[in-house]
Formats: sequence, C-alpha cells, structure tokens
Amino acid sequence: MSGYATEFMDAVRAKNSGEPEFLQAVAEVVESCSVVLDRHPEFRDAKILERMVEPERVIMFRVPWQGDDGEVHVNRGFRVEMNSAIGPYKGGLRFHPSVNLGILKFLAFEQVFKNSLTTLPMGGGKGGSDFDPKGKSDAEVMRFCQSFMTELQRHIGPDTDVPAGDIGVGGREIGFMFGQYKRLRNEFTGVLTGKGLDWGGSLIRPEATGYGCVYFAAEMLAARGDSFEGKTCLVSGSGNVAQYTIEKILDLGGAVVTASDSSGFIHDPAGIDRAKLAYLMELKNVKRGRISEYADKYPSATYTPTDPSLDHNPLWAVPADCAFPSATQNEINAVDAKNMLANGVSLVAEGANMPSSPEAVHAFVETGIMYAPGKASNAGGVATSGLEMSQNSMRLSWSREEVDTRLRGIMQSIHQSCVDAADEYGTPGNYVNGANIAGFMKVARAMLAQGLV
Ligand code: NDP
Ligand code: 2IT
Repeated sequence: MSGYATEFMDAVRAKNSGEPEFLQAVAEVVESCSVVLDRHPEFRDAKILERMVEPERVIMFRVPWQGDDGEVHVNRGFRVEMNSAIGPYKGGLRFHPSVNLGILKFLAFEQVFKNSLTTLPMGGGKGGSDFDPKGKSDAEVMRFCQSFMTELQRHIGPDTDVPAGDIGVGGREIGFMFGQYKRLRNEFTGVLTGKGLDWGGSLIRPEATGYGCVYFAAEMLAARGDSFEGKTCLVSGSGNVAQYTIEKILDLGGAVVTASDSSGFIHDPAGIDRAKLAYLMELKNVKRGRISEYADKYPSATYTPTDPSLDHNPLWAVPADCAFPSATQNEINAVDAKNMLANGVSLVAEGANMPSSPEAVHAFVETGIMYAPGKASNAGGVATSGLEMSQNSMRLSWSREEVDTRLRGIMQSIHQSCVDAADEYGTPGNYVNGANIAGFMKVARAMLAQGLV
C-alpha cells in the first residue's frame, strides 16, 4: 500500500473501529484505487475517497411488532444511504439476526461500485433489520414488514431511494412492504424492486443475480477459449442466488454437486439435476425447510452438518472446476481457499457479497485463477432491478427474452469494463482491481462535477 493509502486506512479505522466488515470492504477498494489517485490528483484534492466512505445519511429506527402469541418484540431497522452521485440510492434490505450498522455499511459501500458498473443510473444504499424471519408465521412476517415500512416510507421513494431484497427478504416480504407503502403514501410507484409480476415486477428479476453470475463466469471462460461444458461446480447457499445459479449452470452444460444452508451442506456426486433443483426450490421457497432434507430424499447425496470447531468448511474441499459462493460474507477463509486451489478450482465467481476473506482473495489473485469479486459478478440482480425501475417509469413491461438479453449484455459489458480497467492500470487479468477502478471512476467523476456536496 502507498503512504497515502496507509494513512487513509488509519483514519478510516480510527473512526469506524467496531465495523470489521466495513473496514475490510474499504481496504480492498483503497488498495485497488491508490494507483488511480496517483494519476488523478484532482480526486485526491477534492477528497473524493474520504467522502465516499462517509454515508450521505444513515437512518436507524425502532421496529416494534407483536407475535402470534401476543408477545411484544422490538427489532432495529436501518437504511444506509451511501452515495447518490449517479442516481437514487439503490440496494437491498437484509433481514437476518447478524445485521448491524457495520455490515450494512459494508454492503452499501460495495453497492456504490457495483451499481456504477451496471451502466445504469443508480446510487448505492442498503438496509435491513436484525429480525429473523426463520420460524415466523406469515402473519408475524407481515406485521414486522408493516411496522418496518411505517418508518422507512418517509425516507424512500421512486426518485430518492429504491430498496429491494437480500438475505431473508424475497417476494413475500417485498409484497408486504409494498402494500404498506402504498397504503400510507397513497401512491402506486416503483418504490421497491423485486415486486410480483402482477403488480409491477419485472420478468427475470428473481433469476437475475444467479443467471448474471453465471453469465459473468461464462465471459471469463470464453476469454480463455473455454466454456461450462463438462465443468463440475460448487455452489454454497440454497436461497435465491444459489437456486438460479444452479439453474443457469445446468443450462450451459455444467454440473453442480453441492448446496448448503447455515446448518450444513449436501454433496451430491451424481449432480443436482433439474428434478432435484425443482425439489430444492419447493423445499426452500414454499416449505421453508432445511437442506438436510435433500439428503433424506436423494440417497446419492450426503449431508454434513456445520461444525464450528473446524478451521475450514468441508464444502470447499470437494474436488471441482468452478466455485460459486452464494450464501454470505466471509464464508471462504484462507484454509478454504487453499483447499479449493489444491482440489482443482480454477474459477471463482461470487454470487454473495464479499464471501471471500482478504487472505482468500489474495490467494486467488496471486495464483492467477479466474476470480470475479461479487461487486462485478453479482451485479445482475441490481442491474435487473434497474430494468424494473425503467419499466415502471415507462408503465410497460418487457418480455422475458428482452430482459434476459439486456441482462446478458450488461454482464458482458461489466466483464469488459473490468478487463479494460485492469489493463489500463497495469494489472491485466485482475478482476478485483478492474471492478474497483471501473466502478470508482464513474462515481468519482460525477462527484467532482457536482461540487462539494
Ligand atoms: P436468501 O435469504 O435467499 O438465501 C441465503 C442463503 O444463504 C440461505 O441458504 C442461508 O441459509 C444462507 N446463509 C445466510 N446467512 C448465512 C450464514 N451466516 N452462514 C451460512 N449460510 C448463510 O438470500 P440471497 O440468496 O438473496 O442472498 C445470498 C447472498 O447473495 C448474500 O450475500 C446477498 O447479499 C447476495 N446477493 C443477493 C442478491 C439478490 O438479488 N438477492 C443480489 C446480489 C447479491 P439459512 O437459510 O440457514 O439462513
Ligand atoms: O446486493 C445486491 O445487489 C442486492 N441485494 C440487490 C439489490 C437491488 O436493489 O436489487
């Protein structure tokens, strides 16, 4: 790191000491972009990076709700409005007990660069709550969502801030929140994305993050004259991103042998075929069951429960060609990365946000494998949210083919931007630097043009 970068990180660390994930996300960007700041003293003089790490606004609020048994519960709600230089704040809402301000700041910070890469006019934000939807009835989830939106509604709007889903927030939760927003504001607008198809949602939005991630991986393979045909793939998670990642890998001729949830993972050497994927989707989306049930249903699969005493996750030691981490942040540590590289993995495309620890990222980059950071490879979700916003503004809806073609084009363009930026700044093939630099440049130019705000 340059002297400037070290000093900068010291200052950020001093101000945000209880936020390890945020510091991790910032350090990676600073490491990639210090060469840009050397070439562009105007960015340094205008303190662009110093401004980027300070959210434009953070909203934090109480969310009281009542359980089916009458008990009163209190959760904490957040919205981090990080940067609006290139468009209204845009980014998901996460409902998970681990949610805190630092995690949402890391996600909102990543979102700024990701949204910039999509080519669409969207700023960056993220929000959510430490509410745990697991084991709650539909009525409880509805009451929580209504209480959450009762406060959030005064801070968002179709031209101000447009939330969407993330971990623990899918079609059901978006529906309950949209209903409450509409009721309180008396407006039917595109204030949320990921809406149902009958009420303003876009075709392909549910599929978009997973499909986009596989499209990005296909671009990396094509750049080396290769394809998915015959490739064995590891997928972690079994939620929205994991499910459609598996579907698109199958479409392109690959095989998927793993899936997981926070309780454990399944290894199915025979491959998760379309019938098994349909079962997994029903299990996770309708029954809201656990991945262990997959191994009960299919004897070809083994189930391994999560063992917190291990220094690694055995899922990442399964021999394979490609890996698609699609669960959560820091799910791949240094030991996992070593295991992956030793067992044949030569492509990693992140569906999750920041699933690889800094040590794992360095191992992938140093080895020179095809490694795509989440802010590039998982941008298809928010890109298609951008397409949903466009359709809402025009009050029309595009066909499945139209949206899928645009999504594929956007992923190709992100891939090209990463390659070009990495080349231009002297680290060809480094998608981490490519994504950070390409994402940074557009936002930095916009901030410079808009003066000291
Ligand atoms: P879902 O809630 O649909 O699924 C999350 C999956 O990850 C579940 O299988 C869940 O298991 C598992 N998981 C969550 N937290 C943990 C944890 N702490 N340890 C182990 N496993 C965990 O979420 P999504 O599929 O939407 O999101 C997955 C990742 O993709 C996240 O990092 C998200 O930020 C990212 N992402 C999502 C986008 C979207 O459009 N939805 C867009 C871009 C990125 P369990 O059921 O046991 O909790
Ligand atoms: O991390 C992400 O990009 C998302 N959760 C999707 C955000 C969005 O606005 O669609």
